[in-house]
Amino acid sequence: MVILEIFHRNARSRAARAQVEIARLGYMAPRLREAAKLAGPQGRQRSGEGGRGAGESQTELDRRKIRDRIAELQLEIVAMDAERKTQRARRQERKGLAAVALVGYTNAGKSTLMRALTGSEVLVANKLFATLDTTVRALYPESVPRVLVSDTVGFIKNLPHGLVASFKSTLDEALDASLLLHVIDASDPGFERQLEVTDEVLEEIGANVVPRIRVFNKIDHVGDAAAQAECEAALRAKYPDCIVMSARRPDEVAKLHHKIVEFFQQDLVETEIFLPWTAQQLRGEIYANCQVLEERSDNDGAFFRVRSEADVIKKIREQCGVE
Ligand SMILES: Nc1nc2c(ncn2[C@@H]2O[C@H](COP(=O)(O)OP(=O)(O)OP(=O)(O)O)[C@@H](O)[C@H]2O)c(=O)[nH]1
Ligand SMILES: [Mg+2]
Repeated sequence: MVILEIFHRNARSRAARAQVEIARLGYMAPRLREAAKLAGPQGRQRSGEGGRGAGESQTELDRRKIRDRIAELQLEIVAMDAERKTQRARRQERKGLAAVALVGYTNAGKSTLMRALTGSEVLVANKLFATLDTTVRALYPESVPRVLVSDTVGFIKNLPHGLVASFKSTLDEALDASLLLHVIDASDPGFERQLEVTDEVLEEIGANVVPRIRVFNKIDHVGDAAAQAECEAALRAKYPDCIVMSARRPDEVAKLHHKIVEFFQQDLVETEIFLPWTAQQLRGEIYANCQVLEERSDNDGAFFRVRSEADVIKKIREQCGVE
């Protein structure tokens, strides 16, 4: 009930509010009988009122109302899901789509990292479940390919099952991502358990197949410099390939930024594009979609040594009229 209450307070979007209400109603419904018993015999029976369901107990009536409301909310969510899917499809259509999702236990620092990585104003708060809606922003400074970063709802141990289901659509964002940044609060003594919980939830939603980088955050919050160094060494030994950092240190955020871009550049090809003088209008397009390593020109046109995704290069070549 406490978790439901926190979710209720923090739900901002229509979708999040509907999801929380469903979870609340689902939690209440089986407890109505108990509540009615406590209310005594008068509270239980209200027969014949309004001509509806003569003899039907108040509890049954309330249950029916709850069922109707849940059904109504579910329809709303289905409609909103369809909307989200269209938005997502639209995002995927945009060329060079590269998506990374921040996942992890509540309060680990996902939104702080999102803010640092994208230069945007995302809600950060030292409270549980500050974020209930997914936000998507482009990595900043912009990179080639352009990378979209999404922030997601925080996980927690023993999250009521209904809530996991309710927030599944929000977590689909994590499934759509090509890379997950699993953020862990290294300064929390119970971080290992939290790490396991996140792994379990990811498995539950089928996101365990998505490549993952473990990001141990808040290292600045682990005692003095010596304690921090010791903690970092222990983490690196136990989790090879992990990142140990603080979202409050710009140089470490820059390193994470670099690592993300590097991940998405693995699949890039390096090649040369020839642009005849007659097709110079495509110059802007090349700079917008490729990493230009070198540019030189001769009497016929310009040569660009570029790195980009194979299909982006193919498209530009087609537009140039040069195969
Ligand atoms: N000392 C320190 N504090 C941090 C760091 N990163 C985040 N915080 C703080 O930790 C608290 C939680 O940060 P958020 O970014 O809101 O955490 P979150 O993971 O988005 O949390 P939920 O949205 O609840 O899942 C805030 O008070 C942040 O200022 C860090 O690297 N070092
Ligand atoms: Mg957050």
